[in-house]
Amino acid sequence: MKKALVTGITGQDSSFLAELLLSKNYEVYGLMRRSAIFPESLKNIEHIKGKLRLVFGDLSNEGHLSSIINDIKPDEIYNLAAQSDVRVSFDIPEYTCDITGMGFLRLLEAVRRFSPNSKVYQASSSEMFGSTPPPQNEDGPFNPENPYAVAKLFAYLQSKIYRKSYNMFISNGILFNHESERRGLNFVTRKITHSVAEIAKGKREFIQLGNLDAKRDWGYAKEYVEAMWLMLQQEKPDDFVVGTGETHTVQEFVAETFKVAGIKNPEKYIMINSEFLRPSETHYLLADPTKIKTVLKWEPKVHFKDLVKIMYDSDFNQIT
Ligand code: F7E
Repeated sequence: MKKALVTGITGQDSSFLAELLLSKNYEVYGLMRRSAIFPESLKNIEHIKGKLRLVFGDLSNEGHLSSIINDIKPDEIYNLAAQSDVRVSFDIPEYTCDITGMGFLRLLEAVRRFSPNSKVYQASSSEMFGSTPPPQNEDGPFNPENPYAVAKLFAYLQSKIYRKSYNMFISNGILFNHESERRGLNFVTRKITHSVAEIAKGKREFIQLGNLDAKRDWGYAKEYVEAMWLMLQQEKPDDFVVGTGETHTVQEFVAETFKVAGIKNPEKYIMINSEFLRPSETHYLLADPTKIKTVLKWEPKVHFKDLVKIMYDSDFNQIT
């Protein structure tokens, strides 16, 4: 039985990844912070909690990480833990860099010293491209626009150093935005589908949003975790852009959600609130997923309209 350690186990991606690994008969260890013990934080993994081995820990503590890695000696490690909210990274830049950037370096050191044969997956982000003109692929360049993206780029560059210097198996998935019915309500897609479902049920009057012109390449998170797993099944470590190759504005996401809900004149329900604008914006992300399609034969099946429908239907059915 293969052993996998997934950091940030309570998140959207980790919950889908843990399901996938369990279905492949892995022994799945999930690293979670003590503060994530409340039922609300555990809702993504509630249905599989009994099958996971949950371990308390934090990317801020290298000593403890080392003892966890030393005890488990996982075959595969998926680093999905992060302070992943881009706007919040402007409010708490030091914490963001400590967990999202330094946290990965601590993990790498623990692996190098105590389990150098573990294969490591790092959740890199399309935010690293920042202002690089689209379409973006593995060749970069990287021009981050916020503290979160800088922290992710730091981690990405460290992965290359460790791969080259110590011959460690470390692969990066450079994931473009990936969403689902399990997405946190702080991210724009779920905020929209949940709020429109509330409007449809007569529980809300309007939605407050920030920049409607930003363009994103949105895919379905459940499919993206298969790409993560595939990367660690290869003979050699490598880096892959994961995205759909299709981009849409936030405005288009709003329009499509209202359309699915059957509500006319969406503009009546939208208010722009500067609180949701960022000091610096990543305007245009569009993946060039040629490499992953060619090398790993991975391709997304869920496209923009399907994604909106999956998320809206789930929210609509849950709101009583
Ligand atoms: O924003 C705009 C906002 O917060 C998307 C994270 O998973 O993907 C995610 O980062 C766009 C931005 O995601 C609101 O300005 C407008 O242009 O859903 P988001 P993100 O910042 O793209 C990448 C790949 C990651 O790695 C990150 O961890 O939507 N926007 N109005 C808004 N965004 C939010 N959150 N809330 C609004 O009201």
